[in-house]
Amino acid sequence: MSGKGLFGRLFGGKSEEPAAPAASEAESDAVATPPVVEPEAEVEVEDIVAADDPRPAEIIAEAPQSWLSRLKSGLTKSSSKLTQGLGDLFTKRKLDDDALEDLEDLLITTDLGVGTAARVTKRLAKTRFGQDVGADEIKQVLAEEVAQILAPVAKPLEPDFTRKPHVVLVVGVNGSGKTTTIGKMAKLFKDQGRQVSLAAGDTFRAAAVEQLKVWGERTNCPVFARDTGADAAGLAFDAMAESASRGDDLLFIDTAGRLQNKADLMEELRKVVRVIKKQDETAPHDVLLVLDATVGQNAHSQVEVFKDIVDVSGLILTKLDGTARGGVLVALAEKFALPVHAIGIGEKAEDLRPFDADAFARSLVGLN
Ligand SMILES: Nc1nc2c(ncn2[C@@H]2O[C@H](COP(=O)(O)OP(=O)(O)O)[C@@H](O)[C@H]2O)c(=O)[nH]1
Ligand SMILES: [Mg+2]
Repeated sequence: MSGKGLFGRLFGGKSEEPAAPAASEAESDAVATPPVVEPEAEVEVEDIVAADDPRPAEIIAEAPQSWLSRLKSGLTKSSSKLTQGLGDLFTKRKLDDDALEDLEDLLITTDLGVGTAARVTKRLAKTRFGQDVGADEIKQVLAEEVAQILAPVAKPLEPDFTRKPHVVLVVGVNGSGKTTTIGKMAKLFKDQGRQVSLAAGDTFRAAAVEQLKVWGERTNCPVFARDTGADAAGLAFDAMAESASRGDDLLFIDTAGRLQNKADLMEELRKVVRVIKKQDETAPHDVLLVLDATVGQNAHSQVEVFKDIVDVSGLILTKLDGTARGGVLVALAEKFALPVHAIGIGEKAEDLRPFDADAFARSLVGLN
């Protein structure tokens, strides 16, 4: 698969001007593809760069890789844990009860979840029991099963731009990547020609407000902010009014995530939702829960907690680049069936993309 298809898709969205996103897509393809390459050629960006690039080597080394190859390298920690485990277990081994049990244990240790582990072993037992199997064959089966679990949850964020603004409330524990994810999404939608505003609803930490302002400058989006300690709901209320009067397409509202005290968090988030509804009773139109993949199974309890407080409509998993626990996404999909809109594989603006089930499944198990 070429990285271009994934890149072109970005985030979706219902539009009152259907031609606009298509045009900006065509433009971004034209910019990304040097003239020497035929438009239909299946060439990865890094292949193009490697060809006859006259620039100094250190600059070429920093050239943007395709999303697919960055996804693969981002998931290396997860895939190498699995690959190593499978290599140790299956160098031409007969698939007997012992081997199946070892395999199930290994899959559970990679955070894929008990259900997935059981399904993969059952399928192998049915088709290959008593035969010699290799690690690659198991990876293939695993990738297929994982892709099947993930396909129904892989849904891009699809704002309704006729709402002006479509309001996205972003929740999650401190440090999970909310502010960074808002910055990245702001960039994606700005690049599609959308008018986007940001509201600095994490009023507890001065650094959090500053951080959102930096993303606002970087992406050229206005940031509604107040002093540290200000009432988050009051800020959200004003931001809603201001954003509507500007005629924005999208408003992202950042929040604080002090999980130490669930009652406080609950009160604050519910109040934010209440005041948002005073301005627009259909809002917030999306409530995104941002989860840090490095916490592994702990992500399950975070989903439970936030589902209890607000009406979570979708998930974003971050930091998949820094963890061997990427399998947790599969376990979450299986357990909660909430849409996974996007994944983060780095700290930079271009490190967030819509979630693609097949690409993720193959990268996770270390297949090309
Ligand atoms: N490696 C990596 N770091 C990330 C990713 N997303 C966020 N971060 C980093 O995680 C830290 C916490 O993120 P932040 O957005 O401040 O989290 P918040 O407290 O939920 O708003 C920051 O240093 C981010 O740069 C990601 O996908 N990959
Ligand atoms: Mg933050």
